[in-house]
Amino acid sequence: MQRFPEVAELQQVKDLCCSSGLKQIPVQEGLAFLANRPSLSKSQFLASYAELLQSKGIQVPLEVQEDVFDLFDHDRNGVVDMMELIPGISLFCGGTDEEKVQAVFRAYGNCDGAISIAEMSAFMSSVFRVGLTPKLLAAINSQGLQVESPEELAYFTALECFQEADLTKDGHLTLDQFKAWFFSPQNDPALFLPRFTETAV
Ligand SMILES: [Ca+2]
Repeated sequence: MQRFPEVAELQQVKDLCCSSGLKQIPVQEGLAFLANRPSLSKSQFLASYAELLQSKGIQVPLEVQEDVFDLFDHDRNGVVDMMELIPGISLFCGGTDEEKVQAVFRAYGNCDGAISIAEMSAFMSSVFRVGLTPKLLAAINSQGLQVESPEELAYFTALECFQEADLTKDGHLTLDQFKAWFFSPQNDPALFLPRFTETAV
């Protein structure tokens, strides 16, 4: 079980996000380009990443590109799979919350455009492992939910999301159901899509 990131680590992630060049690439394009295979080895990822940057005329040092791979590769097995790529790209690439939510749903690629609670939970733990800010974690714990790891928080959040949003109770959430929950006033989209701005950490 992984612990939550420290403030210093979040600052590093924020810096890496800024220097990665990915902010200038719309999330749909980033996902279509980088997450088009079930998994990528480090050399495959770096080749695709370099091609993507080149197509946009963006210069990024190789060591930064390698750092991005290392950050995305949470389990350090030398390969980034879809469950690592989709959250990583949705955090790093540019776009509004609406565009990012749509891109994530499309990337999971179910024919009906719906995602399961397992996919939702895995997506959320990847996001929380990278970008959950101490401020937001404190806010969650102050509401009486004592969680100690990104996986725990992701599980509880996905459960709550499905209880509130899965109106058809079929174990799958459509894009419209998720959006209704995500953009409702009691939820903070910044929790799932941290902006890595000065005020976010
Ligand atoms: Ca991996």
